[in-house]
Amino acid sequence: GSRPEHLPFDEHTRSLVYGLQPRAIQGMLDFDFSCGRKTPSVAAMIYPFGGHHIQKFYWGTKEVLLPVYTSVAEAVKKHPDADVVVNFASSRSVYQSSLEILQLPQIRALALIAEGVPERHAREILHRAKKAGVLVIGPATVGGIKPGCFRIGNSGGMMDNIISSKLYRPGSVGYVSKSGGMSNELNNILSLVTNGTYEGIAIGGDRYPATTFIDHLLRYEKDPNCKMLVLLGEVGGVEEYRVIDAVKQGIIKKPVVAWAIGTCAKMFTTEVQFGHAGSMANSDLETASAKNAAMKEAGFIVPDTFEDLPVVLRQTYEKLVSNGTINVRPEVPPPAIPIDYKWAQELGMVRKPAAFISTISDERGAELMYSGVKISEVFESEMGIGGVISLLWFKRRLPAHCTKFIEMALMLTADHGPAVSGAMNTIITSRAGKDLVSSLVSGLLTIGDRFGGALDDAAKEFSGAYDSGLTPREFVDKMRKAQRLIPGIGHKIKSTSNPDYRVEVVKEFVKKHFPSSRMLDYALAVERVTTAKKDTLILNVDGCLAVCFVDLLRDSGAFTDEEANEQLNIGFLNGVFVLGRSIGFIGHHLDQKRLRAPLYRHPADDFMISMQTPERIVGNLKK
Ligand code: Q5B
Repeated sequence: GSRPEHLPFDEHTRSLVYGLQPRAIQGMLDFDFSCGRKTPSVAAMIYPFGGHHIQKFYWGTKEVLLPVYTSVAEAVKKHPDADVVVNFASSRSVYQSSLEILQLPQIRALALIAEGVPERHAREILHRAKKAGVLVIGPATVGGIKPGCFRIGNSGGMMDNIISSKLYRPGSVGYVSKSGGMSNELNNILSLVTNGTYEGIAIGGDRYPATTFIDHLLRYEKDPNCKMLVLLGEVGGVEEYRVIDAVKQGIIKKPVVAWAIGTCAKMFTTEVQFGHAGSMANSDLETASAKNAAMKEAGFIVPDTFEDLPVVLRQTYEKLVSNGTINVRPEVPPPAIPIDYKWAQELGMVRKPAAFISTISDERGAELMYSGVKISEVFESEMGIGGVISLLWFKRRLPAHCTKFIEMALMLTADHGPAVSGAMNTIITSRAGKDLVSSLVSGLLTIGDRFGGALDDAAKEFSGAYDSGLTPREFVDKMRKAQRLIPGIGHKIKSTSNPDYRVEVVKEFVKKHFPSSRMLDYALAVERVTTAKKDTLILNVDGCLAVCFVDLLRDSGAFTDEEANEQLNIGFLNGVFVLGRSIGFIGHHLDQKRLRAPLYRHPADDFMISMQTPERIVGNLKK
């Protein structure tokens, strides 16, 4: 790049982000936008897995696309203007990826975010970086921020923090600290008592940060736009003494306000390991108090306590303003940064009409709920699948005899042998090599007016006839007159002499447990009329279940008349057969797979094929 070495970041800096970090990248882009940058500071991402692709980000109110490459070499080749890498690789892969990055001369600065990098690896990276002349920040750091220019990853915190600490435009104070959290605190203090941060770097809390206080303070010293330096050191290590030497030797001439954190360590009788790996004094020299005393003696501006830091910062700044070193520029408000919809919603700032309404289940909380009932309670109350269906289909708890009846309906309709339409379809589909869902659906698609799907219509016709006061015979006659079959009546193989045991079970249960069986009684009276004509015209399983469900809806006490009629009109009854028979269809599919059943071809002699040769069209068509 064309930037001098001490200026790795300016308003043109373009970076590559190693790792998939969409939130951090969006944060960098929002920062860029607030600074008034013309181009996003992130050129591309590098992620070795998943192949080359593109990701979308906001740029103000618009959207931009950023490519994702699988290697640093490719990214560098495609983006010759990118000379910074923000490496989000984990402690496991940061070493390998950093060595790869350091081999590319285009890269001039590298930030290592990972925590827990083995010290041996950190030292090796540092060694290679020195040889390659690359400025490395980290590991174990958020990185740093150059207001108005460039933000490393998540440095500076959320956008409201960036705005309130005025990080969208440069101030005059360059600082270096170990911790990202303390950097945020400094950004805030500096925005209140000075004209703000010029550049701030958090070197990271490890024992071997790649660059230390002195590296960055020397950069700030060389930069004429940085007018005042801040060093926020801490207990442990001797890096502050290197800055003291530089000040003593006159290499650093700008005023340095400094404080070493951890003075409270002296209150403990044993050595204290603070939050950072490197924050423990191994000798008197490494204590915060010794460092503060030494820095004061060398001419740094050191407050008596950390609480006094803002006071000395303000004094130092005001001196530089009054002697003309710092020219206070008028404030220009940053462009409005749209907040993400989700965040705004969380803050209660926006609302929008929902496209869908759902009233039966909710998985957003700690526990899944079915119609307001926690899943744990579903199990504690042992409501069974009948109870679950009553919650999800009818949005209420039904009495035990009702949930039992629902379960009974599912059990009775679960299967009726391989020869019925649906099972045949499932078997043939399965034997054609298709998967479970295809085979199941193929079977389900046969359910309709004739096979298994007569429940809804049966409920409507029988209850309609009953409600309008038709006698069973009048009802049968009316249907015959209209040339319509009575849904729920008739069976291919069952008859009065070969009764359907399933129907018998249902009748017995309803008679025993339901408070009323008026619709079943009416249907049985209809059956007496139809079977008088033909013994196969029995009340079939569809019809029997349907009329019993009408009795359940109308007389269980769980529904008002209006609700019962609404349920019948919506039509849920075919769902009972669909759900029950799915059990059987899945069984047939699994059965065929276990049997390794081959592709089925129906014998041609089972078809009576009758084809007529179409008559030839004669004459002039164009006439
Ligand atoms: N006739 C079920 O037909 C079947 C009549 C009728 C008045 C009627 C037929 C029908 C209504 C739909 C229905 C559910 C197609 C059935 C099920 C699940 C299953 C299946 C399994 C399982 C049977 C002979 C004579 C004709 C007809 C007259 C017939 N039905 N009259 N109302 N409903 N029912 N479906 O035996 O004068 O001789 O011309 O459509 O409820 O699917 O196990 O197999 O669990 O899987 O072929 O149980 O009844 O009778 O069509 O030869 O008719 O009776 O008009 O009169 P069939 P057809 P005519 S349960």
